[in-house]
Parts: sequence; structure tokens; C-alpha cells
Amino acid sequence: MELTGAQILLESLGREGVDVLFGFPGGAVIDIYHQIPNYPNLKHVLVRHEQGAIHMADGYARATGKVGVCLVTSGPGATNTVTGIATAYMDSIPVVIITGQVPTPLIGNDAFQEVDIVGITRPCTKHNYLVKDITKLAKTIKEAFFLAQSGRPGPVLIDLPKDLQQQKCTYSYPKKVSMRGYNPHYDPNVKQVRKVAELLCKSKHPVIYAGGGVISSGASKEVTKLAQTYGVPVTATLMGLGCFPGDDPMWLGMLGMHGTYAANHSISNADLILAVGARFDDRVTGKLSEFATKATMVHIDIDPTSIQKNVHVHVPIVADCRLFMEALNKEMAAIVEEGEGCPPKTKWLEQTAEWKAKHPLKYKPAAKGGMIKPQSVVEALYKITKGDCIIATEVGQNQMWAAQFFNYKKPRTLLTSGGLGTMGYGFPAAIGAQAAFPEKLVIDVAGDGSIQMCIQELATAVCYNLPVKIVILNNGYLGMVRQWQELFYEKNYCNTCMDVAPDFVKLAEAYGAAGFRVTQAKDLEATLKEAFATPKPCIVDVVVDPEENVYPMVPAGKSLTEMILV
Ligand SMILES: Cc1ncc(C[n+]2csc(CCOP(=O)(O)OP(=O)(O)O)c2C)c(N)n1
Repeated sequence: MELTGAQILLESLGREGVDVLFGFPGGAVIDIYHQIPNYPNLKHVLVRHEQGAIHMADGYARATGKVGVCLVTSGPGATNTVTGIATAYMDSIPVVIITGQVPTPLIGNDAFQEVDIVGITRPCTKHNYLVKDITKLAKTIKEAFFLAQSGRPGPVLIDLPKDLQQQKCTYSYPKKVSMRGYNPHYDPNVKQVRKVAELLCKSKHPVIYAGGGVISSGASKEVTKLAQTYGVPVTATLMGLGCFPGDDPMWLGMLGMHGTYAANHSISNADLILAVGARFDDRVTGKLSEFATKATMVHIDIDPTSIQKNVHVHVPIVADCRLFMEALNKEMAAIVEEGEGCPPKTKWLEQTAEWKAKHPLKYKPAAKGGMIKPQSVVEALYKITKGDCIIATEVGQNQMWAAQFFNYKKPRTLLTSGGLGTMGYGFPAAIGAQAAFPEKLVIDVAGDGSIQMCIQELATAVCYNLPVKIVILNNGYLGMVRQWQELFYEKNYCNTCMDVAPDFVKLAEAYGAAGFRVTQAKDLEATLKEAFATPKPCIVDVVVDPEENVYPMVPAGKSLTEMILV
């Protein structure tokens, strides 16, 4: 069958099971757009800004576990996706980005809307391609999807010149991929499994430190089983939230800069840490030289380059987290069967429970008639939804409160930019998730600063009837930066006051969405319920206490136990 490059692309997306494409047209992809109506199984979501397209593809990928795909034109269309590509790269999210490129004879000539997107994105993609030969296009697409979702997942970019979209060649889609030099190692080594099982049995103060890799590898069930069967407390990174039920007695809460007292003290006193699919980010470790100094460190990760990068690891394990945890559970059962057993860590569990009880997450409640506390908004969201929804967040205090005061019980229910901390991520990511799950309640917890970064996607949400609910914790500040200025920069609130902002209710209405405002605590729950019952996209503008801070907090450069509590 002879097809044009544009047809080959769309046909191949179908073979990869892609059902939705987030994109924005332009001259360098017009041939692809010309063909889109011929592929009715492929739904195209027209965004308002290319940054929206990449974040939507990313949100779709995080919520579903499938590859998210976006399509943009050359030059500015391509560069507008870079922030989103870096966001996906930092959080190991499988996305495929298709960019149009100027015709091959013009490449390198400063042609209209030419940009070296392959060069620009080299440091923030898992791999990228400039396709120069039409006969290689199908194979390139196959490879791109394979790379995006195998091993440590990540973004892969395909730059497709306009003339190749028009050229024809015989189409056949490869069944398999083999790439020399790329062979992710999945299978656990039996001896290492045995060793970790023995270490766990011998340890007195073990902790599981779970990262986003637990979610992306699908290891949540196995991690949960291990923790519940042998009584091992679990803490998680921001990226790991949802991999372990937030209402389980073994749950310690998130660790790190805004982690719980119990999590940070447990890590600091652990004699064994099972780090699963986590990367020892500086927001997690605090002062590196004082991080978990008493522990034997076991690190399980699919990516060998993330092991020994930040901390010294005693037992480095390169394997798929799910397969390893599955093998570990089996080995533990065998040890118990052999009669050696795994003595319960009773004293340790008493200790961690005491830490939890002594310093739970808390905040100073609002004075009577006082302003709404932002934390109480997140608590209300949990109370109303009972956790049955997808939460996306923007970045800043809103993100940390959404992490702290909502109990995530299932993987893929929190979509947040962990590694890059991208303001403007949450709303388009929520749209991506809503496109995948039209029936689910999808809520973007936002700041009044962040929401203004991709607010134009309200038009997209309205256009496709994707009823995302944006809950703005409106403190009138770039709150997280203001908090740092308050605590560490003599309250010099330089350029963090956002007192000139749109009327978010009118703005929502202007886009054809619904708008609500809450200023009194007594109206909060009823308004949220009303918004959630509205079949349209909504903004709920909640006017909150402007100078509320996120606590606990480990100041930069301090150890995890040097926390500022409320
Ligand atoms: C694109 C981008 N620019 C700047 C920052 C730096 N930054 C981190 S948090 C923050 C404040 C966010 O303010 P807002 O969205 O109002 O949320 P709040 O902290 O008040 O909840 C800023 C400016 C960032 N993370 N991302």
C-alpha cells in the first residue's frame, strides 16, 4: 500500500493504539491536518497554545499509563512545547511529540519558522529523531513509541519535514523493534532478591521509600502487599503519592522538604531503606551528608544511571520495580515457610505510630469569621469526593497542600509536575486526564499565579465539553515564593504580590465555563458540591488567607529532622 508521509504517520498512530491527539496546526504540519478527517478513530483535540498540548498529552499519559501524543508545527509551535517536554522528562512520563519541520532542502537555511528542535530538545528527551528518509518513517514511529514506554519512560520527539509528509512510499508497519545498545534490564537477580529479603528480616527499623517508578512500573500492589504483610512503614515522594493507600496504618506520609514529621524521622532513624523507583531528589534528602545515615540502602530502579547518583547505595539493583517486588514477596513467603520467619518490628511500629500521633499534619484553624484556610479547602475536596477523583495541581503552595491534605489511595490519581515544578501544568494536564476519562471527576488545585499561565485552555475544555473543575486557592500572591521571602529574605515581598488579577468568575464565564466564588468558610462545601454537579468546566475561586504558609518545612540545606513545625 502506497501512502504519503502524513498518512503513514496517522496510520501508525492508529497501530500504536493512539485514540487522542493533542495539537495545534501550522504550515509545516498542514499536510498531516489535511489527512486527519480520514482517520475518524483518532480524536484530535485542538488546543489554544502548544504548551497546553504537551501538558495534556502528559496528563493523559499519567492518568492512563499509556503514551500521550501531541502534534505541533515547526519553529514557535515546536519551541512552545519545550517546557512540557522537560516536565515529562524530569518525571519520566511517556509522551511522543510530533513536530513539523521546514522542507528538507531548506533545513539549515534559516527558513521561515525553522528551528533546530532536535538540537534544542536533546537534553530533555529520552531520544529524538529528524526523519530524512520516507522509507524510515514507519520504523521511526515504532521505535519512538517503544522508547517512550520501555525501560525508564520518557518523552521522544519526531521532527518530520514538510516534504516528507507529502512524499509517498510503500507502507508496512514493523511488528517488533530491536535497537542495538538499548536493552533495558527488567529481570531481578535471584541472589539479590534473597539478599534483600534477608536484610528485611534482620532489620529492626525498615522503611519503604517509594517514588514515581512504583506507579509507572505498576508495582503498587506488590509494594502494598510487602508493607502490609511484614509491617513495613511506607513513605513516598510527591511523585509516588497514590502508590500506597493514604489511609493505611503503615502510611507515614510524604517525606522531604514539606514531608511529615513521621516520614522524615522514620527515614532518619531507619536501619534499612528500600528505595523503590525513586531518585533521591534534593527536595527529598535535605542535607545530603545527614540523609539516612543509619541505614543500609537498597535502591531498586530500572535506570542504572539513577543509582549511586546522589547517595551511596549498599545494594544497587537494576530491575523493573514491579518484577522485583513480586519476586521479593515470593522470597519473603519462602523464608517464612522455611521457618526462619520475619520477626515483627513491633517496637519500631510503636515508635512510628507515636511520631504520627505526636506531629500530624496540621494548621492553625481560621478564627471565627476569619479568612478561609487553604488547607481546609483541600480537606473539603477529600471529604466531598472521598478520594474518588483525579487531582491535578499547579505548582507552589497549592501543590504542597494538595499533596499533604488529600489521601491518595490509588496510583494515577495525582498529576503534578514533580521534578521540574512547572507552573501552568495542572490545568492542561487535567484536561488530558479528562479526555481519557470523561466520566471521572477531575480537579485542578491551582494557585492564582499558576492558573494564569495556561488559562487559555479553558476554551479547549469548553469546546470539547471536558468538565474539569479548577479550584483556585486564591491568596493574591505567588505564595510559595512569598513564603521563602517571609522566612529567609526579611519579608521583602518583591514582585510576588498578584493584586492585579482577572475576575476569575467573569473570566470563566467569558470562556463559556461556569464561575463560582467563595469567601466564607460556611459556603465552601456547598459551592464545591454545586460546581462538581455542574456539567461544564468550572472555576471555583476560593479567596484564602493570603499569608498562610506550608508546614512542616525543612529549610534548604538543613537535615530532614531540622523541621519547622506549625
Ligand atoms: C513556570 C514557572 N515559573 C516560575 C516558577 C517559580 N515558582 C514556584 S512556586 C511559585 C509561586 C506560585 O504561585 P501561585 O501559582 O499563586 O501558587 P501558590 O504558591 O500561591 O499556591 C513560583 C513563581 C515556577 N515553578 N514555574
